[in-house]
Amino acid sequence: MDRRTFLGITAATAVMPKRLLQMNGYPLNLETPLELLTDYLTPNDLFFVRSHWIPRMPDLKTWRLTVDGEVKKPLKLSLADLKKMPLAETTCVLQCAGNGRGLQNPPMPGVQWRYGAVGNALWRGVRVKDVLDRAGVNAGAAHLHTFGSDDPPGKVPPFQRSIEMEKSLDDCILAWEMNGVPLPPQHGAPLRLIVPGWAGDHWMKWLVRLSPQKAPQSGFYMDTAYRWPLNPGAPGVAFKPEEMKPLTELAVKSNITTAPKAVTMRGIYDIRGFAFSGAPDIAKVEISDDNGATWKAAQLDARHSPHAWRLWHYRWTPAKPGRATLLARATDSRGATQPRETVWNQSGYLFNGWHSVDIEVKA
Ligand SMILES: Nc1nc2c(c(=O)[nH]1)N[C@H]1C(S)=C(S)[C@@H](COP(=O)(O)O)O[C@H]1N2
Ligand SMILES: [Mo]
Repeated sequence: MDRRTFLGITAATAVMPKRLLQMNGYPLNLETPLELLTDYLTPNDLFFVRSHWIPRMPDLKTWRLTVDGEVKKPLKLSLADLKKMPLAETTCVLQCAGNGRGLQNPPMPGVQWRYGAVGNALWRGVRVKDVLDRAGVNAGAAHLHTFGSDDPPGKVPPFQRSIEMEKSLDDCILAWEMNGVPLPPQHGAPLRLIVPGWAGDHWMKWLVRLSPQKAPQSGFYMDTAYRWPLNPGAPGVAFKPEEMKPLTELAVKSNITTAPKAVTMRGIYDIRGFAFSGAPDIAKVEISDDNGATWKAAQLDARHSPHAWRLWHYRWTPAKPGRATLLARATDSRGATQPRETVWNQSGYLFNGWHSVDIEVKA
């Protein structure tokens, strides 16, 4: 790793002391504490980071986006070229497929994310469709292969991915801005893919090449990782490859970010959180304090946008002294409701079981 890249990472995250040398391929994987995820737009310096290895970041001076493969006119575009095209923006959730892996039972290996490998941001750039239209995609090119500049140590398979052409043309964006400032280095500067409603593994960082192809990308990160059971199975029993399909959309989910630890019987208490889904919007969030027997609607915040998260709040009055357990569950705009138990899978993806908090109620 060169000095500029190294300083880029340290300046960006202020985690590694300046004069020490990083000696192996382990990347930074940084989770946001759940109680800090209270803003509609997650501040960039709080936003979780998930990288498969220490990135080899592009040199911003010589960086170009190559568009090749099944196209009539291959392109090499600078950031200035892209900025001359019609501006596009979207506010949406980025969640790592592995968020909540550390809550799965039985447990499995992998980064033990709990609640905070998720955030909501305003992304600004150009539509993938506008860039591909300039290149002219050949008929039959059903998959968009995406490549970042980072490469893994030794014989570790590269993080090469593809997404369906249909999705990429529908609402995907190539973003150079995150929450109104240039995309930070750890989030993929100068350009990354935004895939609204889909898990983070599709959101290629440090993008250098887009290549329409007839067949999907192959390799470890397509054929083995990021796959999801066709049908739910028994917890702890691994699915066979033919029982799985590529993981795409996020699962409907809500989390409680704000709740008091201890209360008295005489008060009304503010409970807050967020909810999102692979569906474009959240229809309702409900709260239960009787282990799911009865549910009451939380108030949804007015701010929303397709695939953004929805903040919510709820005014809770304790019913009896002792320990109360509050549960939250979300229902999305397609009618899918968050389940009590998540769908167990051997990679621990898309944990979305009901979230609960315990509160001590004094008489
Ligand atoms: N080039 C590249 N892109 C990548 C990754 C990576 O390791 N390399 N990690 C992916 C995964 S698994 C996730 S969850 C998101 C995380 O994005 P963030 O670090 O900006 O939060 O980036 C995705 N894009
Ligand atoms: Mo991820």
